[in-house]
Amino acid sequence: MKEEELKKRSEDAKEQYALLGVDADQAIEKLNNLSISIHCWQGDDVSGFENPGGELTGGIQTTGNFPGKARTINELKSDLEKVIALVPGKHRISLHATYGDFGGEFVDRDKVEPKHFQSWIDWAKANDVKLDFNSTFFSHEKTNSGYTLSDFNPEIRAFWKDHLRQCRRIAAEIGRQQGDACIHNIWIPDGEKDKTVSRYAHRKLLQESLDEVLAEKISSDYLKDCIECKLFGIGSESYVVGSHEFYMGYAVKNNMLLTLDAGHFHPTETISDKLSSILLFVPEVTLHVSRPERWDSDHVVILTDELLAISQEIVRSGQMERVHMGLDYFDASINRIGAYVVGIRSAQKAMLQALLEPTDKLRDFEKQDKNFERMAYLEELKSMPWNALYNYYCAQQGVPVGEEYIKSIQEYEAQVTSKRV
Ligand code: RNT
Ligand code: ZN
Repeated sequence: MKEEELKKRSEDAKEQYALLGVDADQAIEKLNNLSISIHCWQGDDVSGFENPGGELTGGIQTTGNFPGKARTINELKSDLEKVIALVPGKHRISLHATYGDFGGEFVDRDKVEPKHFQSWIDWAKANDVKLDFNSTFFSHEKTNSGYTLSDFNPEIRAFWKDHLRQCRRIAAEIGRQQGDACIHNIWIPDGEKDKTVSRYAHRKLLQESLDEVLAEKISSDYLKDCIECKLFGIGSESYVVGSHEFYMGYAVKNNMLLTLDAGHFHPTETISDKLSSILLFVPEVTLHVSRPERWDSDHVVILTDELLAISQEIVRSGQMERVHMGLDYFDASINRIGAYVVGIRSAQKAMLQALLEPTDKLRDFEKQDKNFERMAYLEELKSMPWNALYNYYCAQQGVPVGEEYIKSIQEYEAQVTSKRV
């Protein structure tokens, strides 16, 4: 479609929103300022570059064998550049500690250093993205007992404490060089398959391990640590040390960031309803936007009711600057670049719809107990022409409009990823 036509449709849409008292230009501007933290691990099925061919463990799993996954750091960088070129806005890339540039050497987790991430820092600068970071407490022989920071064995705990210490230093160095705090996410797989009698003891050890490592004070200008809870994993169905209560308590007590992963709660529990509570008690929240299909399946994010509800809560709370939206999914059964682009664009579309809401009007109805009117408006809003605004925004940003990105991904598949055999 011609740019002129896209502009006309967008102007029409703006008028319709204006009738509801909504300033669509302002909504687009806010969307444009939203940096989504794009997870590096969709590109290579969470394999990393520590140990080529290493097995993914820790209660998470990718399924599918679609050809073309990134096998090297350069392939992953090239794939991420392709992704960035297909989405509007400026974003962040979230790295895991196993994605370092190890120069062909085996570097164990307790020995990772900022220098292993210098080429990523340089790449990020060159590509105008910022970086976030994650410690990697899985896919390693020292998790064989099922525990890391909460293991009964002090040597195992010491190893993982060293890893955490190093990761915080790496993240801080990233933050320092990029002039913007690097968000460092801590997720550990610790737990057990079956009924565990030492629940309190392991949790106490986790608390002690975290206390010890986090005692090293690092400026929040460089580093923001956040902790991610989980209900269960494969092989940790009965007991997960880092549960919601554990980390919620820990984050509140220590004034830390909390990460909410959409797949880490009971299937009928939603993170959208948690935001407004948690934002009252912790300084900032990180989201791992994911799509649990019946369980924590890490499906590609699409425009679901829950994605919209999360976006609405971010906007309605008025706390958008305290919520960091990150993605966390890994589907190995479809084109991986496509998986990225669909997820990012869907997250943006949900946020745009939320930003275009005439919330004050809805609140007025609410105050007057006019709940039919509230419901009717909420229904009407679903079919308002927000997509015309998104399309024109894409055109202005020089990225494909609507389904045009599909062709571009197909071309990249034909020329690049399908040749990776
Ligand atoms: C696992 C957590 C965690 C991981 C990534 C790879 O259940 O969601 O965030 O998905 O660290
Ligand atoms: Zn997660």
